[in-house]
Amino acid sequence: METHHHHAHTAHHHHGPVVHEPAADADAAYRRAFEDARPDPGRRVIPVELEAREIDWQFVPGTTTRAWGYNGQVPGPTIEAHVGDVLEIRFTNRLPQPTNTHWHGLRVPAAMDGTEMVQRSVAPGETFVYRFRLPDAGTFWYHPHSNETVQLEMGLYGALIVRGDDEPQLDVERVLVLDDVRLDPSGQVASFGGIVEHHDGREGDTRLVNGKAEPVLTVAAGQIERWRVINASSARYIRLSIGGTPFKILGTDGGLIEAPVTVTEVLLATADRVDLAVGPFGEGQEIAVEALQYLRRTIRKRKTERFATVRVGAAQPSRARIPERLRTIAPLASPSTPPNRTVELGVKLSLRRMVDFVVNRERHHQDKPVKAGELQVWDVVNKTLMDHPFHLHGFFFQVLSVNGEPPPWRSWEDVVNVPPRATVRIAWLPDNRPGSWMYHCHILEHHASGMMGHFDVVS
Ligand SMILES: [Cu+2]
Repeated sequence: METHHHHAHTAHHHHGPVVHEPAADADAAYRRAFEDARPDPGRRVIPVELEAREIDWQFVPGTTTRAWGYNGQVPGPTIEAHVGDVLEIRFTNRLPQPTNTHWHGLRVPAAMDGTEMVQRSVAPGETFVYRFRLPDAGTFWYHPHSNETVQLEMGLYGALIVRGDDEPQLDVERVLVLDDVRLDPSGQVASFGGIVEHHDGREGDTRLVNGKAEPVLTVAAGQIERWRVINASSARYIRLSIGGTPFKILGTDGGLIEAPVTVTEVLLATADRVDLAVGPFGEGQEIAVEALQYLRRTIRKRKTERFATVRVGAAQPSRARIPERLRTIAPLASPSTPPNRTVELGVKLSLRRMVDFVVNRERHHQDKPVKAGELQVWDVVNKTLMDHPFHLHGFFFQVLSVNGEPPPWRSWEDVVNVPPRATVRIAWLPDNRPGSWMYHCHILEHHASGMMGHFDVVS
């Protein structure tokens, strides 16, 4: 069997679909990861059955759409667990094409990352078992890492919630998975492709919360809710506003931040998550949950658009208690720490597509290895005129600076927006999980075009 290095090298000379193969030692690494996944004392192994298949789904009430879902629904079932638990997920593919399952944001062994680099695709009719321990509390999600532009748009994604021992106490918890879907006049998912979609990424005019178009959320007056919000859309940036009322940010991609931050809006690039404390509201209020206009230099512009409506019902007593300190996050490096690597997000002229989206001037860039235990300080440089959400698999990073300015608070992230012509400096510490990893733009069409890099973590 050829090595993945060889494939990655040949990949960008092809002009057809890029096909990667897992490394020759993938089966041994998988078996080792499977056996090493043990729950912490007092914690458990949680079995999950997950099946991807075609379904009839009503994104819009009264309109039946042929969609793809996990366990017959969009989003798939919310997987809930506690830090130190082990998930054992028996995944079966009933789709008409190969797929796999990526555990977005989870610090799993490389062999369980669910990409085409670390496992063979799960063919139609096949089952693949993922098994890994959950080291971190937070709001995560799962989705295919194969033909993503189609498979996610068709409805394949779901939330994965991991709770810690010391969670803030709120009255109600909701998981809100935001997405948009492009439906044709007959109510079916519109055909894929075209220059605008390739450039902008695919956006749809049907805005979904938990698989339903613009639902009503009923909230009790006087209560404060925890909203775990996930942006599962292919390309849409969501500048989230709750009727302009203030709310608190409690956490981001990699769990709680150090202290709640009060804002009136928050930007979720694709694949981003935030945990919010929302409310209290007064009885009878009706509030629009909207994405405010965000211009990311696309060909098609969007206005402010509604995702849901909050309707405030009768008052209920509140037991919410949000501490002033949520946790401590030790800084990995100072904002002035010089970078040891530059990742350049760019475009390159293409005969087929006008432009390809690239990293360090090549499609599907093969980057240098990273040594476990050695601090990584990377400059992610956006040479283009569009925003790109940079996603690192399997490891959290801290944002040290954006164009030299430190961010307003410290956090753990696996996605960061890189604005046009901007430099975002990140720091991360690779722990000893050797194997093939990747980073990429999470606008799915840009990723598919080649805006990604492969690298190994070596012991
Ligand atoms: Cu991009």
